[in-house]
Amino acid sequence: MLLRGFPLVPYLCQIFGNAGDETKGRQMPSHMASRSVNQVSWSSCIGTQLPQAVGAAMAARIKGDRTVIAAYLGDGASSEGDFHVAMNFAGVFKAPVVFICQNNHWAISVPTAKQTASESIAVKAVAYGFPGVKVDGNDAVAVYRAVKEALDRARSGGGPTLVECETYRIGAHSSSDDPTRYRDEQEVEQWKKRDPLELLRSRLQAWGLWTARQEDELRAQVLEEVNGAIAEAEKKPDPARESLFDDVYANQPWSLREQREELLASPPAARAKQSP
Ligand SMILES: Cc1ncc(C[n+]2csc(CCOP(=O)(O)OP(=O)(O)O)c2C)c(N)n1
Ligand SMILES: [Mg+2]
Repeated sequence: MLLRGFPLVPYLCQIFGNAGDETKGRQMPSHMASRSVNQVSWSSCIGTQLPQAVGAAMAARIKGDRTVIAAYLGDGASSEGDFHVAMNFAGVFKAPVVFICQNNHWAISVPTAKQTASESIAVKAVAYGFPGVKVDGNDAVAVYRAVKEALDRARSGGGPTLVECETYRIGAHSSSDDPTRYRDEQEVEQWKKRDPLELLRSRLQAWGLWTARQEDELRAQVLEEVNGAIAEAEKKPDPARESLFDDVYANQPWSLREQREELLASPPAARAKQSP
């Protein structure tokens, strides 16, 4: 979204779930969405986005525009039923969609070996009748090349592609996960040596396109920008209570109008105190 020009402040407001959030504080953090940059709302349920992405790709084709849909998934999502439904339909109807699987070897505590008996995730595409490509997901240039080729093919009527980007989840899945309980720290240490940012940095430096000085300047500039945006986002109030009733029906029924008025007539509930 940021690459496509979405501004940083409303992006951060989504994380705070406040009045500056386009999704009106209704989503989990980091479930951003905005029509302005063609970013469809996330579903937290793993895999549901895949049939939706194929549907959006078919809609684009019916409307006759050049839109190609990028559908992102994890290794864990590849064993959901929705994955099969999406891949099968996309293959049969040559939908303009590119499936981009970030295989980071873990779905919370489940390793890829317990996720599939296939030799890779990319190979699954063969059975659905379209190309599957496996790339080093820590190599930004390789990922760019593979995805661009797939997008160009989809745009020119060549149908879908599944791109598997192999990488590794260095950190925990979430703040409530403790990976030391289920995986070998040595494996983590091995993958740390293949840090994608380090790889890109050394390559750009070798090509004479990047220097330590440029990096220092960029870091300082970005830090200032991000801190400024956080300070601005923090100032926004909570979403208006009555926004609860928005976007449910095109024409609001009398029952909801009545509830909305009742809510507006009642005093706002005291905010729950945060525990320390
Ligand atoms: C249908 C469903 N089942 C279980 C969960 C709980 N859950 C949230 S993230 C996750 C793991 C997803 O793994 P993966 O697809 O590999 O993505 P990653 O988090 O590694 O990027 C699970 C099981 C969920 N959100 N939805
Ligand atoms: Mg994963």
